[in-house]
Amino acid sequence: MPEYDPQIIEPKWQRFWEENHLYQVDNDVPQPRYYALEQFPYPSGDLHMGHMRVYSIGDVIARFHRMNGYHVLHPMGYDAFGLPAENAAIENGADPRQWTLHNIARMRGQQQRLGLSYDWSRQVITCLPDYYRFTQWLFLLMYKRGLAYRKKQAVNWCPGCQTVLANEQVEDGRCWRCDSLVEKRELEQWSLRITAYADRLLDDLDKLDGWPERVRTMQRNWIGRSFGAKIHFPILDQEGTIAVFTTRSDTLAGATYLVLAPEHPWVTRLIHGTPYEAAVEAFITRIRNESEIDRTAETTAKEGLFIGAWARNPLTGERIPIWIANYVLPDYGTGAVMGVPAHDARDFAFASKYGLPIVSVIQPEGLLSDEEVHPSEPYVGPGRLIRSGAFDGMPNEEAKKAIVAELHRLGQAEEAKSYRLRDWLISRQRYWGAPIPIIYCDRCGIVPVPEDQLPVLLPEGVRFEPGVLSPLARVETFVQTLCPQCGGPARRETDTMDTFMCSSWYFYRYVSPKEEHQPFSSEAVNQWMPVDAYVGGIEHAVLHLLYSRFFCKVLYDAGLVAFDEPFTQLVPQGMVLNKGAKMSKSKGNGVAPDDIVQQYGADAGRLFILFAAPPDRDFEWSDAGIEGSYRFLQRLYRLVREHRDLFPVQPYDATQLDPDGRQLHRKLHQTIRKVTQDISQRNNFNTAIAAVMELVNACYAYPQEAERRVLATAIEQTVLLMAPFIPHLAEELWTLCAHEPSVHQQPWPKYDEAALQTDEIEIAIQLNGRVRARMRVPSDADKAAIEAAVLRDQAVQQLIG
Ligand code: ANZ
Ligand code: ZN
Repeated sequence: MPEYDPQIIEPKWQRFWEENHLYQVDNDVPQPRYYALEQFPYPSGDLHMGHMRVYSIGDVIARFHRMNGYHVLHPMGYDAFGLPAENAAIENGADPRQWTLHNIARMRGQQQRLGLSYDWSRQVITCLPDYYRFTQWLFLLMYKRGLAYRKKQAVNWCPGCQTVLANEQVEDGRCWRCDSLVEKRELEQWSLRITAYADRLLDDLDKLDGWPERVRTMQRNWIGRSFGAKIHFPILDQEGTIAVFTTRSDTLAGATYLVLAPEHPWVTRLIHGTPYEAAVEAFITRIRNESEIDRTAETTAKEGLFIGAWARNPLTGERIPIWIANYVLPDYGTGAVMGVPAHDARDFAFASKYGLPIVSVIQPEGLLSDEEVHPSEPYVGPGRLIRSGAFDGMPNEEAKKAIVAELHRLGQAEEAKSYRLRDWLISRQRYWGAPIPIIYCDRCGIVPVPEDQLPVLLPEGVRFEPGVLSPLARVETFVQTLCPQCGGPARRETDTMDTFMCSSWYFYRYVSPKEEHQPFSSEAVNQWMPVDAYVGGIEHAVLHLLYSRFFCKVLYDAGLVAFDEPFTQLVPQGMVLNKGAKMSKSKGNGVAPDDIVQQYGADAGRLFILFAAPPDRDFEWSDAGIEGSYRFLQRLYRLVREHRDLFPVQPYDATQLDPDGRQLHRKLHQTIRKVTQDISQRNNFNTAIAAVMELVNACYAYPQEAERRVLATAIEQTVLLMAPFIPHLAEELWTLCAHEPSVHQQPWPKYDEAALQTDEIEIAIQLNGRVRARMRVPSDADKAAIEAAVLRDQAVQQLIG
């Protein structure tokens, strides 16, 4: 008998699937439809185990739904712009375009060897003009809708990547890509007004019940909405007020000073021509170079300086000094805070350090007023107001609203919200990205490139040198252009877009990848989307997933799509570890999918990955594990081979079976139920596979003389149940069961409720080591049910009292 040989089986069926366009799906198919999506890769050139895991998970979901009668859209593409190609160009003169396309060809080959059921006819590559012209189109859509704007601003500058970063791309003060310490720089930059969608991005998280709670929490924290008030403090001897944002308006009477961010616009006006000017300016220069993380870290010393100006507390009428300090951030709230040292730890430390007055205005229940005028530590709990005039005695929660209402009447305050979320800065001073389709004209100003002139093509043959900013700025033929409005000489924008813009809409493009006049066909997109299941790494929880949600809402508002959330179910995948650390080539603990495929075959590799853990858990790579999977496949192969004479299966009457037949029949239907539920309800592929393994054991243990037709049926159904996990071997075995391919077009097995009805078994009940009673219980009763039945038994009750 021939042995299981994946090196023969796998290429054979891959060819068959391709020749028969098995996974291609048309847009005009009837319902039901299912869109299974995996995060598309950056084409680094080599597939790693993390990729193999995402794709294996997505492929099970796709194949399972196909067998369950859905028309499944399951596409793949490449997130092909980005720095590595440009760095390769700088380091060894590669052409970024060729470097990228070469890597894509390599990776695609590696993916194809895994037997993934993609509709390759829909492939999308973001660095090709037929794609990026629509990335530009979408930028212009944002521009037209007032959501793209340019301004000079302090930006996160990564000295390693030589480009700016969005806030989402700075992690603990370091670049998300290269780990360099991020600096601040002032540049004219394009941003997208994602903050205009902050409330919707936050509130709609509640309806995303197909998303894991931890991802939703990460997004909530990232958006970071606080409810509070803006309170306007009049400045002494000047026209004007300074607004602060506070979540504790109830403590207003205890505000004994104001603190502005060094960057606050009032600062230069207030110090101009005063003796404070020089010292304050020196201080500002120093603080500006500290990163946001340093400025706000608990461990950083709070540093401040009085700037020689005064304001009036609108509640008490008292004169309070105006300071600047490192810990007040220019772009949170209003960039100014009221210092309430008696009720805030940070303010307490600051006031203590600089000798500023500390006045209690919230009294905990039970304490008499005026008892502790100068507290030795801040009181941050609830209580009643004191020293707050008309508000004395009021519970502080109530006072929050009452004080703002009263000041609002006088035009001195209003309720306000503040967000941690910042606008999304998308300008990158790099070559290998989609050019921002904007032209600057001396006469007309900022002029968007007209739609019919898209794409703004990346020029070829550009020279790359280390440390050069915006390589496009040095290509005169690119820069020099004519103004689309007045026809006069004009200059092109030379920055390119953050690649996260390319990846915020690729899943719409898959739906109609050949569309020439628009990014996608709205009609087709509305039929296929939102995406039913999106599989990918958790590291994108606040980057890619937040940006994609923002894009979707903009498209919805523009009437281009009929839904405002792009992904119904999110399946985050855990990491693949090796020797306790995340598997990676650079750490030297990588295992290449290609090597696994060569040694054991794609099916064994897929099976091991899916069997090792549920998708969202990390798991440890193990050679023993992959060996075990391979041996199971051999065993399965032998089972089918050895029983070839039983096929094609003959029907049997389940009510007329001998006990062994009945038992296997029941086991089969229990397995079908478990596998179906584990896949469809929880993506618990590991327990589904374990159940099939048990069924295979039962088939092996099946007595020679028992009803053969039951065995044949169980074997054949096993092949169907395994098809989503081990697509090649399942196809091979399906033909050994005397069927025509393809197993992947068969309906998913159904279980028979009647078959699940279990028999009773007799159990003996021992008390103190002696059998005292016997009773019959259903054979699938669990421990609790049996215990309850035993305790209800009369004989037992008498004996145990
Ligand atoms: C007075 C006060 C008294 C405050 C008190 C707190 C406690 P969240 O909840 O994070 O929104 N704040 C406002 N703008 C700031 C800025 N640009 N830089 C640094 N701190 C700023 O925090 C809101 C609180 O953070 C505000 O409420 C303000 O301090 C401070 F007992 O105002 B509070
Ligand atoms: Zn012009």
